[in-house]
Amino acid sequence: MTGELSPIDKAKFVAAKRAAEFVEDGMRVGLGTGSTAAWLVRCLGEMVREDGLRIRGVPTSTRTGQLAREAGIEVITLDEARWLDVTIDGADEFDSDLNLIKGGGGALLQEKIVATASDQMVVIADAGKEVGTLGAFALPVEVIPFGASCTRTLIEETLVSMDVLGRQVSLRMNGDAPFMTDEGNHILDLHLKRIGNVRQLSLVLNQIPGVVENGLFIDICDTVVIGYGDGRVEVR
Ligand code: ABF
Repeated sequence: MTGELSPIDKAKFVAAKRAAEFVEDGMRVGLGTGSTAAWLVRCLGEMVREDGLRIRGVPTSTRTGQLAREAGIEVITLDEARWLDVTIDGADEFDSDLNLIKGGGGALLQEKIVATASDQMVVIADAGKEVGTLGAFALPVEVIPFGASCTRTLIEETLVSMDVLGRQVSLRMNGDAPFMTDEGNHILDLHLKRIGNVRQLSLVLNQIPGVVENGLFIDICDTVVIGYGDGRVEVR
C-alpha cells in the first residue's frame, strides 16, 4: 500500500496507521477528509478486507465517501449512525491545548458536525502541523453565497475589533469561479497570522449572519497522533 514514501507522506501514513488502532470491531467511525485522512481510510479498508473488521463509516465529504466505498468500508449517513464511537480526521494546525484549525480542504462543516457527534475525536497530523499559537494557517470560514460580499465586510469589521495581527480576507477560488463546498457554500480564508483568543473569535464569527461555520475546533479534539518523517509516532 505504501511503496517508497516521501518523509511527509511517511509521517501521515504512520500517524494514520497508529490511529487506526483506536477503531474496534462494530464501531461507527467518522472518516475525515484530506491526504492524511485518506491514509486512514486506506488502512481501515485493509483491516476490513484482510482482518474481517466490521465497521460502518460516516464520511465528512463526497471524496472521502468515494474513497471509503472503494476501500471496502460500509458507508452510512450520520443520521443513520445517530452517534459515532470515534472520528479520525486531519487538521491544518493544532496547538498544545489540542485546539485546531481545519478546513483547508474545504470540508470543515461536515467535519465539525461529525466530530461533535462522536464519543471521541482523534486527529492525525504530521509534526509540521503543531504551532504555539493558531493562526499562521489561514482560517477558513464557510459562508452562504447569498450576500457573501456583505458577510465578508462584516467579518473584516469584526476582525478590526479582535486581537489578531492580520486582517486580510480572501474568497477561495477554484479556477475562475468561487470554490463550492459539498453544501453549496463559499469559503472565506482569514489571514490572521496569530489568533489571540480562539474561543472568542469562533463565537463572534458564528454570530455574523451568512456565516455557516468556521474552522476553529475548540474543545472537540481528544487525542492527537503525530507522525514524523522517520517513522516515529507520538500520541498526545
Ligand atoms: C482536513 O483536511 C481538513 O480539515 C484539513 O483542512 C485538511 C488537512 O489535510 P491534509 O491531511 O492533506 O494536510 O482534515
